[in-house]
Amino acid sequence: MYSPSNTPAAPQQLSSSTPRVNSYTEWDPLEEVIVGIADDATIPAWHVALKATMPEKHWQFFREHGGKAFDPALIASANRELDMLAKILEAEGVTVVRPERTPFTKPFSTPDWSSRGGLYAAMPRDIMLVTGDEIIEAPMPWRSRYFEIHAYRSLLKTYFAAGARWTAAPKPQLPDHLYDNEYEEPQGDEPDRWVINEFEPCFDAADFVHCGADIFYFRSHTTNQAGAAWLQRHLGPKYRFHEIGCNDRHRMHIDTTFLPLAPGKVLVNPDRMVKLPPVLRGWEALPAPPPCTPDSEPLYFSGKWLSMNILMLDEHRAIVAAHEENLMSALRGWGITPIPCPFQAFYNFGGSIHCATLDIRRRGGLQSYCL
Ligand code: ABU
Repeated sequence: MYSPSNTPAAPQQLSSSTPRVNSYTEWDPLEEVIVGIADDATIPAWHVALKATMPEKHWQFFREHGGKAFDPALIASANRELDMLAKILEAEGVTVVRPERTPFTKPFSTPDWSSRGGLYAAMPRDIMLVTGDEIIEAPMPWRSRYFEIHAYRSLLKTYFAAGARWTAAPKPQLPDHLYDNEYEEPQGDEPDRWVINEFEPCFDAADFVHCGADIFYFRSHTTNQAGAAWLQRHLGPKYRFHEIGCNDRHRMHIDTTFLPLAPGKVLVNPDRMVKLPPVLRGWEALPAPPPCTPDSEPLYFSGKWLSMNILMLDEHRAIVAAHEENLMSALRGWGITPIPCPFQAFYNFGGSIHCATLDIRRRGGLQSYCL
């Protein structure tokens, strides 16, 4: 049975001066969060965008089963873990809200293309970006995710009614010519090649992380420069954007490569991170230790570096997948108390605790932590 950690106590109720939606960092004290659900998780229909990012050993699985529901036993295991995460958060005084069940196995179309189904409402971090009191819907380039936001609409309306700003980035058209339909992974010293071009702004929200007035992102197979430019122009001069270098050819979602944990501390992927951006001079780069996921997990969407995908309750405490013993031990050495939560089954959907959550309210305001 989980019992709440005792250092330091999280707030038990909404701090009166904090707006209902308020988040500027990865580490200010967490007060409200969305936790995803695995119900109705659907195998995404095969598309070249998956070829660029998904493990090659599973391409045939997507080709054969795209549009069908995931194994109900796997969904049930992931849901048990998500419910445990929600309980842990609530025991720490955090308000937890959940998306609505949505029929993702239903095929859909636009005037230009059709998809055999959707994906899931398991990863709120991918689809919405919370910056201050604003929630921004991301213009994601995977066709299977085009209507995923519907699972969050009633939450969005609730936050809007409570005073939040609610914005959708320009809805992309996702025509065939957005994609490099001949995409092949570059080899050796060949330069990076991207499966989406600059036809229109696209991004996944999980390609961005906040450090107060500084926002870090990378160009990836889900975020193009036009997408990053749209976001930068939209957020305006209060924020500085920094593109980070990374040597992962399957690049998608920054939070398994670079994750700020506290002022002056950033967790980095030792296999992927090239060097810290100059604005982080003086910060400690903490290399994530080897992941602990056994080879028996299929990991349909990712590699094992989901180990790094942790959620800070505040700058001293992190919720970590319970089987990641190496990371928990490293965190203790860095002065951060890990709070374990079983999450190994959930990994098979392509994320861990950071992906499965979205910070809605953290106590604290806009500050600068970088040079
Ligand atoms: N949420 C996508 C994780 C990608 C990866 O690092 O394998």
